[in-house]
Amino acid sequence: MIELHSSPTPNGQKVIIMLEETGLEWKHIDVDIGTGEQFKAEHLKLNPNNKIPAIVDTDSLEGGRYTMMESGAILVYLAEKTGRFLPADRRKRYDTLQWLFFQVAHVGPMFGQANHFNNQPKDNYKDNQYARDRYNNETLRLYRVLDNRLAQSAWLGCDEYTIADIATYPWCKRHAERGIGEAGHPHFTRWFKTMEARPAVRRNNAMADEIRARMAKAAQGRQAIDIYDTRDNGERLAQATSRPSAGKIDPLA
Ligand SMILES: N[C@@H](CCC(=O)N[C@@H](CS)C(=O)NCC(=O)O)C(=O)O
Repeated sequence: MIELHSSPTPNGQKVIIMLEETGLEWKHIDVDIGTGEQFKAEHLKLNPNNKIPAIVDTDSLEGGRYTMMESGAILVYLAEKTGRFLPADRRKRYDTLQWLFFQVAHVGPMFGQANHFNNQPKDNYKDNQYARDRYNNETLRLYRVLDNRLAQSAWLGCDEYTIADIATYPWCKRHAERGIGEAGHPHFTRWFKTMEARPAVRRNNAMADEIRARMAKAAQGRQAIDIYDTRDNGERLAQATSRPSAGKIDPLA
């Protein structure tokens, strides 16, 4: 059984899609990052970086329970566990890993920062023009890179559907808001439509809505954390991991 400790953000959704594609037995354990549950001691034992997603494989191939953070590594782990979506052919495998790393290193962080700065409260907004330009321009550039790649290749990684596609799709769901469509990005649009037709992707999209609604209900009456106050997030982690005597941080202890 795979326990997925997560929220249905793009990084959480890519793991749901993989679990649904492979047919592994799994369950979702809600971690509401909007109310700071990523800083709870039990979550820090699974992900010392206080982020979602994390998984626990209660029946790992190596024996016993195995815990992991980092969505890209989780996809590789699940691919190797099931023998699916990461080709054995070495060239295809390296091509797939390149595009998986491209998602984790570029698409995720740049799209994520663009959303963060675009959604700043209005009183901070005026001071952040440079940051918004930087991340919005990078986001548009990355859609161009995706379209160029998909002009040459049926799928992102190689000529097969792989974890590179699974990782990238959830980040691209809001492409229309950025004016990305058939006219300027025909190859990306072809790929995106093919992704949306997959039953596992459809199930993910429905589940993401259900999990969001369940988490919103559970959060009623609880205080939201201020995601724009990065100092507070640092303090939350320091508090959650402080050890009274040793003075050394060991979030896994
Ligand atoms: N590189 C990490 C990124 C994980 C990440 O940034 N997760 C976000 C949600 S998509 C999160 O947990 N944010 C909570 C916070 O920053 O406090 C991965 O791919 O797993």
